[in-house]
Amino acid sequence: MASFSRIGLDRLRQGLAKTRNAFRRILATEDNEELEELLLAADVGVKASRVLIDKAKGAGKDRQAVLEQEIVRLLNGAKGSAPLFNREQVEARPWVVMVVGVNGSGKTTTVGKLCYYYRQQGQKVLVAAADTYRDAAAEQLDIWAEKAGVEIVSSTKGQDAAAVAFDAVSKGLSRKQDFVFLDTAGRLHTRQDLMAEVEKIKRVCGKVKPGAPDEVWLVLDATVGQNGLRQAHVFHSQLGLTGIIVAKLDGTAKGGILIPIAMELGIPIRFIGTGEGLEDLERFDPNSYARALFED
Ligand SMILES: Nc1nc2c(ncn2[C@@H]2O[C@H](COP(=O)(O)OP(=O)(O)OP(=O)(O)O)[C@@H](O)[C@H]2O)c(=O)[nH]1
Ligand SMILES: [Mg+2]
Repeated sequence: MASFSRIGLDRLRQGLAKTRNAFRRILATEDNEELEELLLAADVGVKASRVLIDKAKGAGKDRQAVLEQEIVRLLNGAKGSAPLFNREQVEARPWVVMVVGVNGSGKTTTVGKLCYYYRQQGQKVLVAAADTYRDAAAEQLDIWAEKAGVEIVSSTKGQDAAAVAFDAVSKGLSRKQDFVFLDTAGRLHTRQDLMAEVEKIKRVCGKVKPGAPDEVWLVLDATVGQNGLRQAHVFHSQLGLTGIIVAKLDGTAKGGILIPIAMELGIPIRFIGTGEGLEDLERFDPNSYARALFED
């Protein structure tokens, strides 16, 4: 289990404050219909809600402990707490992480936070602006790179995003970086042309460093609820996701969405985003998450 700092725990609890209101009401009701309504409103989804209601029924006074335990089981069963990186990482630097997702899900912000997170751990980090669609995308990432204290491979609007990725991975190799993070443009999972473009970025990385990108992480916006599951299915089938980051948990009462994400996709949740600041990113830990759903 990942170790959790006191500050991390506080931030997680703050981030889940809105969701916690619903989960605390779950502890108080004996009415099955209300129980279901509350779970569905928190975006726990139909399947997981059924499992939790069954458990809650026979739990008596221990309801919180029983539900926490069951939530952890659901998350772990689906690799919710898989270790972040495997041993190959040490031998295969730089570890190339491509970050993808629909428009506005929180990719650039998350990439900025990830750069900071790994810099704080003493890693050498390079970040690349492989979003060449949106105006000022590179400038936005530039600000994050400066805040995080990492070097950036910048780009201009309209440039070939795959070429930017090629440059970044090459630089990462020649400068012996530990990580290369690729921020990509927002794309609707239903747009085949845009999905083909991100597949090309992925292929090109592998030409510079065999096996790269080593990770493909999808950033999901927690506030979109069940639609996030559909996005994840499509991104996964096209790109083979190795991790999910759920951003904007602080802005929603639908923080239960992590449970069906872990259950139905079988892709580990790597981090959660709990705010707009540099430090508002936490390693996902099922035990801490389950506890924070119920306790202040
Ligand atoms: N409250 C909150 N806001 C967040 C979080 N992550 C991102 N945001 C906000 O979400 C908005 C969009 O964030 P971006 O990082 O630009 O999203 P993006 O996916 O890069 O957007 P595109 O590149 O346009 O697709 C910004 O206003 C961010 O501040 C989070 O964890 N919590
Ligand atoms: Mg962006």
